[in-house]
Amino acid sequence: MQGLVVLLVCLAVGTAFAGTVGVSNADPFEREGRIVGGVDTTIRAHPYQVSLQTKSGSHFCGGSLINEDTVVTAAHCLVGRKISKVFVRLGSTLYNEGGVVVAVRELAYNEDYSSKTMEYDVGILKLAEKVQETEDIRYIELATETPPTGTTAVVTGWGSKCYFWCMTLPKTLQEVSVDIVDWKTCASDEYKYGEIIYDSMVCAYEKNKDACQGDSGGPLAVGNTLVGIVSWGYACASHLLPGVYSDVAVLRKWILNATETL
Ligand code: 4AZ
Repeated sequence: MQGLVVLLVCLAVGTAFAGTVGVSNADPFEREGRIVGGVDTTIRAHPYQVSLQTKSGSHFCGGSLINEDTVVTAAHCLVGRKISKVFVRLGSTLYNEGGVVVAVRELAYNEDYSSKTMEYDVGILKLAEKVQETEDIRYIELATETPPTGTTAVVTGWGSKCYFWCMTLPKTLQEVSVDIVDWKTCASDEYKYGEIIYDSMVCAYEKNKDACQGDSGGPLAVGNTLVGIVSWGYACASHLLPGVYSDVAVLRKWILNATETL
């Protein structure tokens, strides 16, 4: 009888958490590892990573710091957002405390961004204050060339750790290694997307490992070079469905121009 009561209480608590999106970190239904299939990491290992958040501190996207006052992110993270309602946390392993939180002075996204095709999914934020480099805050270089298929890259973020039954975001930054798949290979019969992969995109794939919801806008890096921006994918860590990223080498000119003119 006691056992039954405990079981019923557990079920009730589990159901309550399952209905709570992005609030509690206690997730009784967690199935996968991290980001998806990743591990806890630190901001010191990825000091270019930032969290885009609302005034109340809800994380909604990732980003990458490229100089003292510019963050690169995805266009789809910025569409419909008011400048006064976007804040950037830098220099913290945890998205909800530590480091520094800075307001945004200006934002822009690529004029050719298409929410239908997800082409040109790139935007920038200009910070209201200049941020100097420290051990936990560092600017990342923009790629000049797309790395060849098979290059190992690292994607980081505070996004969901699984696609199904993951109701909460991890508070600790997650990292996972994935291999670059160039857009043509990603659009080929080797994978399942077909012709919906375009030349402003680059894919990255590793079995059971991927970026997921909430990682959007964040960095895909090779060393201290930003090669991709988390953009989209069908589900997360699904068989033969790589994560799709905006190709920084292709979008580099737009990023540099926007950085200078805003
Ligand atoms: C998203 O919804 C999202 N597996 C980000 C990345 C991926 C899928 C979805 C890639 O923000």
